[in-house]
Amino acid sequence: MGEERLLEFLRRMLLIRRFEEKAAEMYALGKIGGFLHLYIGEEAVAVGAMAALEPRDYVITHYREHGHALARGLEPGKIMAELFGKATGVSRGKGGSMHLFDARRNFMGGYAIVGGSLPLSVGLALASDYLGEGRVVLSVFGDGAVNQGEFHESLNLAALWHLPVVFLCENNLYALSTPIERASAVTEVFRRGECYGIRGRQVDGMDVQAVYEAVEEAVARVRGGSKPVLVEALTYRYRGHSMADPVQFYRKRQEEEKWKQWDPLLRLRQRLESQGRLPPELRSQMEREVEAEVEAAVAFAEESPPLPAEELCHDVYSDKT
Ligand SMILES: Cc1ncc(C[n+]2csc(CCOP(=O)(O)OP(=O)(O)O)c2C)c(N)n1
Ligand SMILES: [Mg+2]
Repeated sequence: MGEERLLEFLRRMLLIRRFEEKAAEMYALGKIGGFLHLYIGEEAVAVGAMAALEPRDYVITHYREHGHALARGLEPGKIMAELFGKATGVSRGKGGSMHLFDARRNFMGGYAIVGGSLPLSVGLALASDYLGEGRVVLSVFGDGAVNQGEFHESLNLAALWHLPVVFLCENNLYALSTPIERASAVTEVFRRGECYGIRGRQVDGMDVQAVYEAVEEAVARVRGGSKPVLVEALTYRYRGHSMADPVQFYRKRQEEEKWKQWDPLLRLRQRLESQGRLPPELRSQMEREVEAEVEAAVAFAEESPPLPAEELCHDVYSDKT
C-alpha cells in the first residue's frame, strides 16, 4: 500500500483519538451533556472501512459513531458543536453525540437503539438497487446487536433480494458490561450470516490496513451484484461503555493491557517508522496539526450560539414529498 495512503490513515486515526480525548475533557467540564460513548481503541475500524467507500455510498451506524463521522470527512468543528448542543452542529444541536448526521456525505446517521439502524440500512440498499444507483451501504453495528431480531430480519431480506449491503460488526467483546460469550451461543459473529447464505469474514480490527483490505473486497463483491457480505472486525474499546461506566468492575486489567499492546496507532506508526517512512519531524508535525485541528473544533463549538428554543420543534417532519 502506498506511503501517502498509510500516512493519511495514521492522521485520521490520530484525529479520532485526540478528538475523543478532548470530548472526554469537555464532558468532565460540563460542556457536553447526555451520554458520551468514546471510540478510543477502535479507530482502525472506522478509518479502514470508510477508505474503502466511494462518496456516493451510504454509511449508517450506531451510537459510538464520532470516529465513523470523522473518518467519513464530517467537519470536526461541526461534530464538536453537535456534542455541545449548538445550532452549528451537524444535526443543529438537536441530536447530540448519538445522532450525528450529514446527508451531503451520505452519512445517514448514528442510532441509539441497538440494532435499530440495521433495517434502515436494508431500506437504503433497496432504494439504491431499485433506482439503479450502484451505491453500496456500509451498515455498522456492535456485537450487542447480533442477537436482536432486527439483525436476522435484515440479513435475511438483504440476502433474499441480493441487496448491496456490507454489514460490518465492530466486535469489541462487550455489550455494555456483558461479555459476548455470556450473550451469544455462537461467538464467531462472521458465521452468523451463514444460514442466510451470507459470506462472512473476520478481520483484525486493530490493523487499519487489514480492515481496509477486507472491506474493500466486500464492497467490490457487493457492488458487483453478489449477496451482502458480513465483516466482523475484532477490536476493543479502551474506555468504559460511556463516560458514566465503571469499567473496572467487569473487565480485567490484564485484558485491557493485552489489547493496548495491539494499539492501532502504535502498530501503524511502528510499521511506518521501521520502513523509514515516518521520520520524527513528520510525526511531530502531524501531532501538532491534529492537535490544532481539535483545538479549532472546540473553539468553534464554544463560540457557536445555542439553538434558539423556538427551533426545537422544527425539522420534526420532512417537508419533502
Ligand atoms: C434495543 C436496545 N436495547 C438496549 C439498549 C441499551 N444499550 C445501549 S448500548 C448497549 C450495548 C450495545 O453494545 P454493542 O452493540 O456491542 O456496542 P458497543 O457499545 O460495544 O460499541 C445497550 C444494551 C438500547 N440502546 N437499545
Ligand atoms: Mg460491543
